[in-house]
Amino acid sequence: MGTAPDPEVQQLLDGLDLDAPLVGILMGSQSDEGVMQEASQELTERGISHEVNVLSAHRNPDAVRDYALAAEARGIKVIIAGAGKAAALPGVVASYTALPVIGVPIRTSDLGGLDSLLSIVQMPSGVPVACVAINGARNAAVLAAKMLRLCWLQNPPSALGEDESGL
Ligand code: RP5
Repeated sequence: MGTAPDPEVQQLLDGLDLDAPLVGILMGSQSDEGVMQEASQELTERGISHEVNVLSAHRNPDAVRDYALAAEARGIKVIIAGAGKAAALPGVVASYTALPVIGVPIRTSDLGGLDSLLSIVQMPSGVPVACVAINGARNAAVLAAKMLRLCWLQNPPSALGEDESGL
């Protein structure tokens, strides 16, 4: 007689995707897409697999939690999260995963993105988020590539030639 798996564990198992990309790009709103597509473009040019999702820490908190909890088990190595205004997304994601999280503060019409920058960079001790410049999505992708390079130096991907890695 077996016992039902813990719902949290079951949710993680259901989310397993062996073909998961190396980088997860998140943004808090579709309105962030114009900036965040620069990260996607940089990763594409480097041949680095990635996925893009719109998830808001304030509007879809359960989905953000589920995504962050399952990300490492799915094979994602780095998460890039762009958000504007009271930009909680990178910090909330970082609170649920051991993966490195790179925050991209999105420029805002009211406060020029200083609101986003401070919301992302002022994380409490023990829950770090790396933070690039306001609208610095391309640099977030470059930093993610450098993090992946460390993984690959330890475990070279046999199927991926040096030229194809973009690193
Ligand atoms: C944040 O609020 C999003 O990341 C976006 O930058 C900002 C505004 O969102 P919308 O009102 O345009 O959806 O959560």
